[in-house]
Amino acid sequence: MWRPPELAARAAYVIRGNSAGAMTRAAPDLYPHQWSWDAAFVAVGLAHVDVPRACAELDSLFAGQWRTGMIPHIVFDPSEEGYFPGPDRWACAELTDDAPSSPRTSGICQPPVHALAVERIGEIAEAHGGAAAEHYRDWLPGAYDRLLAWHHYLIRERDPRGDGLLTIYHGWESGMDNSPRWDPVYARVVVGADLPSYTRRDTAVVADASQRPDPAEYDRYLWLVERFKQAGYDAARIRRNAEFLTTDVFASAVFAVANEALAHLARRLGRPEHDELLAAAELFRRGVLGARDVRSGLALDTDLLTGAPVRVETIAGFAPLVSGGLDTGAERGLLELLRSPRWTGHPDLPHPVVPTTSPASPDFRRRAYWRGPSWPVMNWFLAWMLNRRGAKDTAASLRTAALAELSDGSFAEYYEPLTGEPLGSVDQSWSAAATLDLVL
Ligand code: 9WN
Repeated sequence: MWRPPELAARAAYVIRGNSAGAMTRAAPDLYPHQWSWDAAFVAVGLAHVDVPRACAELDSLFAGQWRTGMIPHIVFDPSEEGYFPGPDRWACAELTDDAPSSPRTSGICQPPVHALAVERIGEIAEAHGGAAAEHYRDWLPGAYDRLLAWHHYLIRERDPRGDGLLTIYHGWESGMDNSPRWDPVYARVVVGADLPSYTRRDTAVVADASQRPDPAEYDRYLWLVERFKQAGYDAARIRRNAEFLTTDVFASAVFAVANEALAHLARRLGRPEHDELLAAAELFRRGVLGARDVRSGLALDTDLLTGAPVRVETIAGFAPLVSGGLDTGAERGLLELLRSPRWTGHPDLPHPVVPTTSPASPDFRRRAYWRGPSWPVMNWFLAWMLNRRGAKDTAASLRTAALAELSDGSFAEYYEPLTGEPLGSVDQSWSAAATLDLVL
C-alpha cells in the first residue's frame, strides 16, 4: 500500500511515462492514443506538476476538432498502430471535409467535461501563481474559442429537440461503453452480413476476456461505425438512419455544469456569451431533472427509437447530483441513496466507492468493465461535482474511499468493487491524474 505523497509521485511518473510528445496515451498498451474525456482529466492531473504541459495536452486534443466544432473521441498518434479500430477503419477525412486530415481522428465524441477541466486547471494555475498562472492566462482565450465551438456543436447537433438532453449515436460516446444503460438500445442493432472482418487488439492486452465487452457487443460497436461511414459522418443522416439513438443523461448533466463553467470563463474574458451559456446550463439542468424516475430519484436515459426510459440502476442515475438544481429534500434523498446499501454503503464493499452498477441490481457484473466495477476516475469526478454542489461530507468520504482503492499503486483502469482487485489496464493515465488531484 502506498501512502499519499509517494502515490502522487508515482502517479506523476506514470503520466510522464505515458506521454507521447504533446499528447498522453490514455493507457500505455491498451489505448496508445489520446481520448477526449481522458485528455481533459489528464490535463487536470498534469496541471499539478506542469501547467504548460496541461495546456499542451488540451491543445493536442483541440488540433483534432472538426469543422463542425465536434471534439472527436480519439485523436490518433500517427506513430502508433496498436489500437483497433484505428484511423484507417474510421476513414473520417476520406469521407467528410468536416474532419481534419491531420491529426487523424475518430468520428464520434465523448462527454463534454473539457470546460470543467479548463476551469479547474485555472484554479490550480492561480494557486501556483507566477509563470504558471501567466501561461494559463495567455492560453485561455484560444482555449475558450475551441470550447465555445464545441458547445455550439452539441447544442446544434446533439440536442435537435431542444429539450436539454444530449443524443448519442454509439455507446462509446457515453464513455461507459457496455453499461446496462445501453442493453435495450443495442438489442435492436442488427449487424450486417457485410461487416468487414476485424481483429480485436484489446483482448490481446487484457487477457481475461470477462473484463472486456464480449464479441457480440464488439460486432455491434464496429457495425455502427460502418453505418456512420455510410452516412458520410453527417449528423442529420446518422440520426435519420440510426439503429442506435438514445439520450445520455449523464453527459447531459456534465454539459449543464460545463456550460456553467464556460459562462464563468466568458465573464472572466469579457466575452459576450455569458448569458447564453448560463441559459444553456439551465436548459440541460432541467432536461436532467425531467428524466428522473419518480420512485428511485435516479435519472434515466430514453431510447429515442422507442421513446422508452431505460430502467437500470447505474452510476449515471446520479446525474442530478452533477447537474444540480434539485430542491433540498430531493437532493438529500439522492445523497442518501448514494450512501445506502444499494451503493457505497453496500456491506461487501471493502471501500465505499461507487460501483458503475448497483451491486444490488440484477444487472451487476463484478468484473465486466462498465457493468459493475468501480472506476477511480468516476469516483474522483463524482466527488469533484459533489463538492461543487456543496455536498462536502459525501464528497470527502468519496475522496477518501477513492484514494484507499488507488493506494495499491497500480493505477488500474477499474477495480473489482467487492475485492479491490485491479482490472483492465494498469498505469491508466486518468487513474493517475485523478490521484494527483485527490492528493495534491
Ligand atoms: C472506446 C480510453 C477509453 C475511455 C472510455 C472507455 C474505453 C474505448 C475502448 O477507453 O473505451 O472508446 O476501446 O474500450 O470505456 O471511457 O475514454 O480510456
